Amino acid sequence: MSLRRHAALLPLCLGLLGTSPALLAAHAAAHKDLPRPPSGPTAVLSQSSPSGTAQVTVDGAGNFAEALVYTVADDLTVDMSYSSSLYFDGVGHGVDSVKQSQSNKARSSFTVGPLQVDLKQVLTVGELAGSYALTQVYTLANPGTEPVSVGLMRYNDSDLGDYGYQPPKGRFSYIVSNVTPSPEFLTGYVGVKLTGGSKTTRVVRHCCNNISDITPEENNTVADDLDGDGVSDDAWDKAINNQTTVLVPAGGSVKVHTVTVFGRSALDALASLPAR
Ligand SMILES: [Ca+2]
Ligand SMILES: [Ca+2]
Repeated sequence: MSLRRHAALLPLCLGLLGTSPALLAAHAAAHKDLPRPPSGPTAVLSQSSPSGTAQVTVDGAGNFAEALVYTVADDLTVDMSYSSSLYFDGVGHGVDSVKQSQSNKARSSFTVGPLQVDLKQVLTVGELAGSYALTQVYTLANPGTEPVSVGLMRYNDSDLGDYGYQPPKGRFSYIVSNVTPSPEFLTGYVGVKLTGGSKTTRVVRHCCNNISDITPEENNTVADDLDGDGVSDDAWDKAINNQTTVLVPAGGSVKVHTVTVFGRSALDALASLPAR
């Protein structure tokens, strides 16, 4: 086991402290049958900040596995993501090529059925010290003579603990390493925002293989949230699913943005994380 792997598992183990042996056994038995990206050629996006560095290896459809964060303060590299993909009507895509234009930028294009998709990806420094943001802009163009409707879902399985968190009236869904942050220690997190299209919904589900449409009742909920405050009350393997429905007019195009915020920061509270 490499040091990097070891560091990645540490917050997971810490997050499970205090849980029952039954829960631990169930957690260990979780199946992760969805194909783990990336698929095909990749671009290695990197970014540095006063707090450290980040690196995400993306494919041409914007899928990725690890999101590595090195933090100067404790000299640790932690993997903030296990798997992240964008599904078109429930189907994942690979792409034959991706062009890396700068150390933190990539560009690609591909087709999904009748749609021509142009993707720009950029990894930037986030708002919080220790945070980074991967912004992926998908432009869906419809050269045909009939409108095209497609359901998009950004799925992210990150193994940080796992607690879910959604800021009230916000757009982000988060997986966090703990729910009682203190500036005394670093809290790990990954958050996903999906915007564009006519209807956006968000949920943090139990892991792992559920990429079905989000129901109205499920929208804006977090698994294991017993009191309905948008924060999980139990640590369990979870995954973020954020969804939107896009209607692309004949001869027109629509932009959809996915923002994945991730890092390890000295937080006062979960409310310090970006909400919208
Ligand atoms: Ca709760
Ligand atoms: Ca997970």
